[in-house]
Amino acid sequence: MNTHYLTTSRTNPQFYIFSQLFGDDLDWISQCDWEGIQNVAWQEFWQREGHELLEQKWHKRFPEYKDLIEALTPEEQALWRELWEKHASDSSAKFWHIFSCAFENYQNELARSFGFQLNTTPDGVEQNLQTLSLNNNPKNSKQRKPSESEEDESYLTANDDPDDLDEEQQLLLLGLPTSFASKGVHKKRKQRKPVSESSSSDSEDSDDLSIMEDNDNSALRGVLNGGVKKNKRRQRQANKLRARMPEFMLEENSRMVKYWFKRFSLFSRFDQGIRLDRESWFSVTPEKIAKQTARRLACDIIVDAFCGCGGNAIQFANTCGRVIAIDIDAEKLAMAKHNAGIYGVAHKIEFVHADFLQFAASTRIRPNVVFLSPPWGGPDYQKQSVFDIEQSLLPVGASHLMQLSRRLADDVAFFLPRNANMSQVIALSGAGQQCEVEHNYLDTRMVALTAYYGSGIIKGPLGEHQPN
Ligand code: MGP
Ligand code: SAH
Repeated sequence: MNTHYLTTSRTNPQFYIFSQLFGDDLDWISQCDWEGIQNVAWQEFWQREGHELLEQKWHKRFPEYKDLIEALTPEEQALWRELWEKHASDSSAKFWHIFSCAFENYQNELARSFGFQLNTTPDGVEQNLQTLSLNNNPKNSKQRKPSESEEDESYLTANDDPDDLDEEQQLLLLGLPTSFASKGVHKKRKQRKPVSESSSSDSEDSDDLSIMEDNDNSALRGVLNGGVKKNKRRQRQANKLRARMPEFMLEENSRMVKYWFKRFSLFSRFDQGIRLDRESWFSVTPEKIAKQTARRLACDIIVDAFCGCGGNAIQFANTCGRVIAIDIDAEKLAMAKHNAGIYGVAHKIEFVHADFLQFAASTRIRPNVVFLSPPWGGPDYQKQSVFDIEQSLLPVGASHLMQLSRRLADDVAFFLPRNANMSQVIALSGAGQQCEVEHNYLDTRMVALTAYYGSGIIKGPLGEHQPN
């Protein structure tokens, strides 16, 4: 089985969603419309992000364009238009390529999560995958053909960004072990020189990166330029970088450092003073995923039952009339309030310090939707090949949480580990009911899944929900 890991940029990975309905009456293997799922996912992605991506890349290539265009003759303008069209078609082909790899990973991961239902002998799995056309190259889809430029690609990043150096190099710079750097990210470094970035998050990243660039050629430069000075400078810069990281990350045998490198993917406004405690560093929902969940769950009143430091609640505040954000930990709630202030939405959220189990059993509030993102037992959730959502979620199993939530609302959404036992996820729908499972990818890596229950929020034939 061929799993692809391609990446755009750690600070701004692309977000892909693949979603499918499941129910106990549905034989998903025979009914699965892979091409349909792929096409919908691509169209949604391109509608959501395509225009901005094209604009950003264009601006990077031709920063002088805006000033120039006014003064050009009509003939020159026509040439620029042609260039833009080529840019649009080449860029979309590159994004399509990464998207296709994510989709192929989705097919494989979904098949694996239904392992019990597939023939598990190696030959059988291969055969099953072929039956499911899992090995079809998604590039064959009729919907959209990539341009020829895709054929001879030497690129491995979609943005042509220089800000995508190996995580390993960052760790080496910090003098940390590299064993947990992204697995299987096969990348070729672009030779191009960095172009300065506009957003503060990116510029912060390029700081880190210029240090690393230095590190790269240190031996050679040491000879040419007087290595001692350079080494000192690099050391100073590494110290500066280290000083910005939370203490515990450096103390804990470096297991947590990977979350630091994702900080802008967790909160685009991270550098405006976002606060997170240890648990929240590994639990917070990355912003692009939280935004998508908020779009899907737009309603009058939503309960965010496990608010943490506010990753989801902040986004709900932008799409829902009233957000009731609950957490058992008062310190996290205070951080959530502070973080919501950074996004200008603190006043739209009611922060409730409570145990959700007690809250659900006693409240008279009747929200339209309950959103559940409970603790999964820390990053070790990955150690289970199939994560048991009845035994391993905290504070109680998934069915219990569902039962309590259904006291409050018919529509419930669950943020769950990517290795969650799919049979259990589907069983939560209840007899004769369906659920919609959304697999969330940042670039080609699955981050987690979101399961939707209740006809008000499920998309598709049985659900009433129409995407906003
Ligand atoms: P991860 O698996 O720790 O990170 O969490 P990653 O980068 O996928 O790990 P890698 O080793 O494969 O590189 C992925 C995402 O899951 C996090 O960003 C959180 O959004 C979410 N998440 C992780 N944990 C441990 C929890 C949790 O306990 N509760 C909730 N609600 N979300 C979690
Ligand atoms: N979705 C959040 C992260 C949630 S992490 C975000 O994006 O920021 C899970 C949270 O559940 C933790 O903050 C933890 O304090 C909280 N929690 C654990 N048990 C709880 C309970 N019984 N009631 C309410 N919150 C609880």
